[in-house]
Amino acid sequence: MDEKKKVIFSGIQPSGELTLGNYLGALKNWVKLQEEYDCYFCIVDLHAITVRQEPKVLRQKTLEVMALYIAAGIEPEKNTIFIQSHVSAHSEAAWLLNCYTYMGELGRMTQFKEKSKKYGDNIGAGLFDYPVLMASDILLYGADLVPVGSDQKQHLEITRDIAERFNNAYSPTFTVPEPYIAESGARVMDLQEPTKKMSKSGDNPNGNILILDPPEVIRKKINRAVTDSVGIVRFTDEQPGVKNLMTILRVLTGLSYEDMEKKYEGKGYAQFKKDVAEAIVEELLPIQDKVKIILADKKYLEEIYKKGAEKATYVSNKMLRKMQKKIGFIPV
Ligand code: ATP
Ligand code: LTN
Repeated sequence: MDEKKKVIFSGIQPSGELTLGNYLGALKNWVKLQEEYDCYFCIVDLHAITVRQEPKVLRQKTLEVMALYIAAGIEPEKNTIFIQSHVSAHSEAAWLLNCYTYMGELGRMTQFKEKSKKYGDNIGAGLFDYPVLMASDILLYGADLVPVGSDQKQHLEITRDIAERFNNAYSPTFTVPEPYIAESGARVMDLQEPTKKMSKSGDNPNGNILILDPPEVIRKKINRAVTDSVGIVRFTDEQPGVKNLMTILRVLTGLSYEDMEKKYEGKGYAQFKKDVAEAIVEELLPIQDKVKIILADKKYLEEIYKKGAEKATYVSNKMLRKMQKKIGFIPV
């Protein structure tokens, strides 16, 4: 019966503390999809090293991200949770797919352009090549669907192009994946600069909410979130700060934008902001409690990532062999 389920692949980089953006854009949606699909949820440490990481911190964050997956509701018994660097097929497939990817298409990636601006002179080739590794992640498992935030849409498009190019050059090999982008929460914005996406590697700590921020910090950050002088709760591009908070409140409570506009009519922003903060706290507090318990049990985590690596290795090696054969390599 499992064989018939469609396949999902997604991942988050252990490159810092996860934000409310990662949660609403990715993690929360994964939890909803796990019953219906055969899911692979990866901690993409190979992607994280495209910018410099402190070894000790990388180790910590890798386990922390994994614990967060589980605390958010991803059930290890039902899904394959694994660490990318444990499965060598990802790196191998990335080399192969590099030879089917053009410099021009990689140079057009918004994430590359933005990050290379930020990291200045010392841009590793890995940052440029990042989408090819991501395509390998996805294509190795024959993923049908990839649940991500809208910032990853472009990377999904290049993955589809690479898959089609390979399929056309040889014969149908890869499933051409579709992005799964939630209608709201797909792009949570920075609280201080609401025209920029909230990011775990952002510069202003008041700009993001971390999944592990204590309640009083969450309240303070929302209270300080940039709004405007209009004073009306209204869902419009002209009020990006308010719009962002409304989006957050909508994903967390299900309240429609019209109902919100009515509810806060003539009341300014104070109560509105309070309600947003409480909705976030209510959602994140149970996750925070669970994370502590899970992180304290290293044996449990080890069991899960070992089992995950075994399953992922088996599945991905089959696809890797297929690729090698089609390309014309002599089998061992
Ligand atoms: P970094 O800041 O280190 O580049 P990031 O915060 O963008 O990282 P990733 O690990 O690259 O996080 O992304 C993990 C997932 O979270 C992806 O599916 C991405 O689309 C989603 N995501 C990240 N930021 C947001 C956001 N602000 N709103 C919605 N989804 C987001
Ligand atoms: N690039 C993604 C992380 C990522 C990913 C993946 C997401 C790496 N490999 C495969 C989905 C599927 C990001 O969110 N920055």
